[in-house]
Amino acid sequence: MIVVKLLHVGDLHIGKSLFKFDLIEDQKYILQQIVNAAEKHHVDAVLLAGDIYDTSQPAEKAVNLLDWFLRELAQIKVKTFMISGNHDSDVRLNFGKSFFAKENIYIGAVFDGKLGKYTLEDEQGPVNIYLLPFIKASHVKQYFPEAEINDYSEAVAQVIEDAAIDTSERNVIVAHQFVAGSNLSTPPELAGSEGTGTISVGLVEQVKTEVFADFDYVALGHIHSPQQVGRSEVRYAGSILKYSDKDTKHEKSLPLITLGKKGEVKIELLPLKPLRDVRHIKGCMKEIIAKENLKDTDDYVYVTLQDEDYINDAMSIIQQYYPHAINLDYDNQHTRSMEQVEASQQEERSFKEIAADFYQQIFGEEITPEEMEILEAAAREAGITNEAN
Ligand SMILES: [Mn+2]
Repeated sequence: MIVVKLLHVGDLHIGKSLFKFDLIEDQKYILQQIVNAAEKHHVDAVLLAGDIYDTSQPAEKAVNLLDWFLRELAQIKVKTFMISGNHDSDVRLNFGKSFFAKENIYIGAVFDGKLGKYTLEDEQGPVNIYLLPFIKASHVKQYFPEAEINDYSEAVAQVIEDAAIDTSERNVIVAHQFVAGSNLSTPPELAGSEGTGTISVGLVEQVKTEVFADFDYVALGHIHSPQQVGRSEVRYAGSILKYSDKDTKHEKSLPLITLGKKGEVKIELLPLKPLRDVRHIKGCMKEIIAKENLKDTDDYVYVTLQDEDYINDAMSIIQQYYPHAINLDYDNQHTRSMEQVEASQQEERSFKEIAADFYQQIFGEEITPEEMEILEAAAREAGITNEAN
């Protein structure tokens, strides 16, 4: 080997469905592209950065699909490195780990206090692949009771420090964390399909890019939009497919990493082409189903109707043309005025104004200053308001 080539695969979520549509066929289509890319580009290893399955108890067809994928990669003599994500059961994913290693499938799904370390070789010397399963700060604390660990950044930093990375060699880490840039200054852009807990991620869960300073490439999973975080070698590959209606603008890609001499890292993004795209269609029913406007009718589509009048059974009409239509809503005079009402209701109003309005609605007359004083005192006591009189 002259250089080491790696493919970085982000969140797979095998077994996921989009509303009532089972995505197994779409997922197999993408995984086949990954196998083909691995073969075409003569890669040495494929890195799977967690959220392998969509749930901790995957369905049989999901398990069968991963089994097929790993076998395909093993057959073309490509090594696979796989970690767990927050959606996976770490114990279940770790199943057969020592046996799989004989077939060049390396799993780091259960955190046991240490970074998993494997070494590839080329003419330049070793390339170390480190595996960090999805961890929480509390996991790490159990193994380092003496260490100062208050958040995920310190937890990950502690595990990496303990691994004593030899920075004269080339080092790659596979991790599944919320990495939010240098000093948490540039949080990643979410795709909207990451799942509960990710969207409202608190500062404690965020990891600074700096903790990965010793690595020549950081193969991240967790965030579904493909992007770099801070420097270009710290990267989210993104999910393999668009997994939500909010995730329609980013095309998915597969980072191909070529490691030359120490310090020489080339990153190419290979496009991933889905079997069916996920997209939005907007217009009046007449336009949407007009013959000249019908295209890629097998796609998963979200439809926004702009007709002023509501159409009876609109979804079944759409589905005759777009059998994978997922959801339908309206954008017309009526919905826009509703939105305005909601927006005006959300404007910041003082406790006094809200209370006065409420009183007016219930009793049909204005609240007296004495009554307002009593209400305000009660609200302050309850901690609802700290407004002064
Ligand atoms: Mn995920």
